[in-house]
Amino acid sequence: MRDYSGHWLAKHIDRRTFLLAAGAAIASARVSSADESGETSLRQRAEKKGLVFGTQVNAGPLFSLKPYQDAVLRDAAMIVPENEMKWRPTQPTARQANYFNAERIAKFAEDNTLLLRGHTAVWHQNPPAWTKDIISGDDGEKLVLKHARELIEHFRGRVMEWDVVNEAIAPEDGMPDNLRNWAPYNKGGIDFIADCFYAARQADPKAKLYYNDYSVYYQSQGLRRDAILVFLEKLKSKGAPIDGFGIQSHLIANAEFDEAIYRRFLSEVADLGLKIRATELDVSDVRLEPDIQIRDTIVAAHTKQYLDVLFDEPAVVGLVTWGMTDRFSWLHEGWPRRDRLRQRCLPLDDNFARKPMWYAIADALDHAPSR
Ligand code: 9MR
Repeated sequence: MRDYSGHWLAKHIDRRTFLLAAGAAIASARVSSADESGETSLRQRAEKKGLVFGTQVNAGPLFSLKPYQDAVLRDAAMIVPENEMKWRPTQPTARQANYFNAERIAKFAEDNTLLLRGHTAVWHQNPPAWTKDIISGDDGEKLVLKHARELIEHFRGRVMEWDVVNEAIAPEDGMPDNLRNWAPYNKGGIDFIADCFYAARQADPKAKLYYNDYSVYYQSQGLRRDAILVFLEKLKSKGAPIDGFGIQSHLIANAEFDEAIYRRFLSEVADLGLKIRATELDVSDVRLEPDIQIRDTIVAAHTKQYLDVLFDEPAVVGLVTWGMTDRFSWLHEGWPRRDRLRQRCLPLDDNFARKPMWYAIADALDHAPSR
């Protein structure tokens, strides 16, 4: 094992992170020496605590690469399609919807008794090209609502939980209520977002309805935390049928994480009567040096530190990782490392072997208070 008192680490991580990292390294070394096949799955560890462990899946590899499918089935009790339910792939032309891949994933969930999350009905980033002029015109809100209704209705009774609206808050855009500068939000404001939730409730009365957003974890993200809290409060006060807040959890190893601030934020969300799910957990290692062992150790330590705080909040119902394996992470393209090395951001490595991050999730689940 590497000497962790080394010069690079001393310079790059604070004492607390160092101690956590060293602890995680020892824990993972201990666990990984056990018989791998005898390992209790993340799914079982979560179930024991009344939590749900899930992961995002992509239809391409899911239906063509057996070891990937096996890895998903080994650990996940819930799946969410990475892109297959988004507007662009499901309605490439105005005339006809194409649910082929979304259906395959829904059927896979049913065949394997997995819970299915729906992602996502309303998102500024993913409307198909043909909607562009309509969305910025007078009928924009109507079109977005129609899409949300049709999508959710199509999967009625099969999706346990929908990300009805995704990423609507962008304080940096300088718009009223900190809403993102997107035509339907500019015109309809929070009332329009409330309408999206009403439409979703009508389309599938049994599905849980979530608002999903990112960047609320770190010390520097106070503006977004405050904006989202005020937004959720307004949405609730308008009577919008919202059940939960999805915290994406795209983490960054070595970013400054203040446990007390995050605990307070989670409890403030819970005070609004909302459930909380971490919906897209991964840990970017872009800020870390190339050494794989060091990256894995710090990524695992950060995962554990984050999840310990998360699971302490009784309103938290579970955790979904944004992929099971480094092999298919969006981060390689979405946020490449400067040295072009592949990121080590998910529980399993490129060849589906468990990494320290897997053991960190296992450990956090084992220590989570029971629901
Ligand atoms: O991982 C997804 C990537 O494959 C897509 O190209 C991208 C655009 O549709 O979306 C990625 O997933 C995003 C998710 O839908 C919403 N939160 C941020 C995720 C990472 O960008």
